[in-house]
Amino acid sequence: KTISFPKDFLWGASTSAYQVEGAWNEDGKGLSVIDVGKTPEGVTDFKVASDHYHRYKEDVALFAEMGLKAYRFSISWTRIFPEGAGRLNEKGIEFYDKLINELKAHNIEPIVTIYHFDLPYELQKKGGWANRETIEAYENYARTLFKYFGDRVKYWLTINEQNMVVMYGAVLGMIEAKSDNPKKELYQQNHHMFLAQAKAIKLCHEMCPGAKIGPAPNIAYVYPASSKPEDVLAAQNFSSIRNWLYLDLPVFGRYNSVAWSYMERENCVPDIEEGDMNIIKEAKPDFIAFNYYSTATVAWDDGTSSSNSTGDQQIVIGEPGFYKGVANPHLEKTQFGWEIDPLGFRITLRELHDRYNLPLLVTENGLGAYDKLEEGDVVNDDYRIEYLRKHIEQAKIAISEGVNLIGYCPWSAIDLVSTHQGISKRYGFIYVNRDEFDLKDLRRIKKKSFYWYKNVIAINGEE
Ligand code: BGP
Repeated sequence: KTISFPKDFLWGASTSAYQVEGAWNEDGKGLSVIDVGKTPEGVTDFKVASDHYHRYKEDVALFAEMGLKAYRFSISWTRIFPEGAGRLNEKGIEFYDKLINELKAHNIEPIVTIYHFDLPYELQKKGGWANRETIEAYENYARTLFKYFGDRVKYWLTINEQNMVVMYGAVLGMIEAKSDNPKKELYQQNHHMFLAQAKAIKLCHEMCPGAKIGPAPNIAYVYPASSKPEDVLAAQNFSSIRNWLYLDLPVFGRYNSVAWSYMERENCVPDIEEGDMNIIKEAKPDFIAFNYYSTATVAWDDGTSSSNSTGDQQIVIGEPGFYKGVANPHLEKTQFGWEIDPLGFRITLRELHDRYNLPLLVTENGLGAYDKLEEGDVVNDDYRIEYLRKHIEQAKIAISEGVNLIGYCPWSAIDLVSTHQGISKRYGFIYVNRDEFDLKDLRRIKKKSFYWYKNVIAINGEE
């Protein structure tokens, strides 16, 4: 049997609005939680980013030159509704209108994330996702996007990495919990996001019959640190609350039992109003989009140690008496300490396929590194090529095993500002000439990986 990618495979690349656009206060854009958030010391803010807002034409031309079939980007909520709800900003509609038309003119399929971390600050002030009114604001925002762009956008993503927002958003300033039971508030916010997502799915199906819509969590397959049953139990625990919870709701319309008992134990079961679960149950996604960077490895935690081990994307993970993250000794790491696991990518693809039986779309995968701009405008990012090549290889095998993978959009199309580690942590196929605090000329330079990926697309992934 010959192994190959489907003919219409969506070879793409990804970005998100606040990380790439800049123009943080231009043309009527309102403030988001990102704009008012504190940036870590030594790291740039998101005010200028890669200046894509002003250079989108040049960027799209480069994406087309690379041969991209799809471009996954997010819409900035506060460009459309500066206060999150109420007043519509025509200039915001105009920008995305132009961007989408530019992509279409170059035969690039737009894949649009409705909400990628940048909640409007005005909504945050009123409680953010803890406030049920935010569900309505999101629904209305989604309705507006479907109305203006639904004729041209076929692929929609509801919420980027809802699971990361809940688990780490409080640390990264994307979400706030103010009550005396912060964990319960987090899971309340989570529940409201599930409802908002369900409403967007339903609306999309009603308003844009030809379009498809799905969730986009970050999925890291969880390994047990050993074959000790307690470690396997810990892996199941973590996987259920980190991964499956976020797909079981939209796909099956239920909280899985492990997540539910976890919430009971932690006294953080959200208030669920009558009818909520029906709204969620009745809105079925058309595909599952997910971001994959690495796997996670966990061991049992007997509750006596404080949880402080790393394993998952260098973020401290662990819940006393439930699981604790450990480093995986079998995996190499990136310069930023993230474990590299291409085989884990295939394992994740198989698991998602067998568990949910829906088309899969990879919306992020990639390697953050300190790239070096060399004499003659050259960036030799062989490490990035190596990372992507190995992941594409595993994706190809997964397809041959029956996994229904429809597209692959590595992070990132072009250099942009990392969520919390600045512009020095680069992911792009295209180098943006700026440093943390020196904007230089922001010119675009094709990296070695640009030419490599161009060829991958041209030969449809066959090597
Ligand atoms: C994902 C986010 C992206 C992006 C990426 C890389 O979690 O969806 O927005 O930033 O991770 O992460 P980082 O920028 O922390 O290296």
